[in-house]
Amino acid sequence: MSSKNSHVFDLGSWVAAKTKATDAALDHFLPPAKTRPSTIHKAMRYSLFAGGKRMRPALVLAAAEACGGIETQAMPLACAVECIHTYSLIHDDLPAMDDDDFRRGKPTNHKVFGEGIAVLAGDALLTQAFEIAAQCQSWPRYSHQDVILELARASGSLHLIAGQVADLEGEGKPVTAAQLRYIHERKTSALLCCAVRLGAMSANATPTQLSALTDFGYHVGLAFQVIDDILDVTQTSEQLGKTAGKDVATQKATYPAILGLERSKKVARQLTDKAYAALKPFRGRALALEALARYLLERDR
Ligand code: GRG
Repeated sequence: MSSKNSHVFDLGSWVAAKTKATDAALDHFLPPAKTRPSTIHKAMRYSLFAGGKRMRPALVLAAAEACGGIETQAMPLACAVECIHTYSLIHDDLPAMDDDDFRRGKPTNHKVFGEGIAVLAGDALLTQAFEIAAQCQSWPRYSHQDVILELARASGSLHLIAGQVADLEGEGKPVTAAQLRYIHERKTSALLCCAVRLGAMSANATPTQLSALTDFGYHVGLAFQVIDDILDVTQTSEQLGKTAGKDVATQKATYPAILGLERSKKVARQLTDKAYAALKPFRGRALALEALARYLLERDR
């Protein structure tokens, strides 16, 4: 399923180093907590530094590495994607959406700061993402405009928000496998795919590399959501740092609900295999991406 090299690659140390660098960069890009109005800056930082896995920044940096890029050039884009992801989680947890009390092992943003501030903290993180992305440089093959378009498209009403709308509208109704894939492609895969594409752009990737990584990001993103669905029914709230069993309770369309647990696991493995296959043009040199795909399949939170 994977190249032999991904077994010897030390993903733990790699992720630890990238997470440390990403945290430092996010701290640099965000206004300090004491900046007026301090409530909003505290709320933004509360969720951003609540202990997320930082998988999207890791994918940006791993894709840049696979294309021979420089970390400092990819880092603003890694931070921008994490800000968008965190905004989406804050809003997803609101009473008007999933109404969740816990996220990343802590009380959700609106539980701590109130609904009004939580809405604004999400809005501010979304805006912050574009402010950070606008500070990156241009590359011979990719301009500022390309980067901003990439982020806007992935987070807009045709992708991230489309997925959330379909998800909300599907609650409690019978959903087909095709409709479920539509939701997963938009709600989850679009931003993961955007992450690897941005990493590639920051390394001035060739068209072949960009296309291979788009394929990789699409499949890894779908696998990620299938696993997320599986973990919701197999793990405890303590293990996940968020309320487990929520999908069943809200009659949400998920892979385990439609296909059952074993077939869902098979689908996740098949999607990960397709992601691996997409890395062929890198001839075993996309070590961090290979190891991340394996980790995302085997993760337990
Ligand atoms: C515009 C009002 C408004 C809301 C937008 C788009 C959206 C709300 C929500 C979609 C967000 C969502 C819950 C997507 C599912 C993707 C997913 C599995 C998220 C969890 O990602 P992890 O496991 O989380 O990487 P951590 O906390 O580790 O970063």
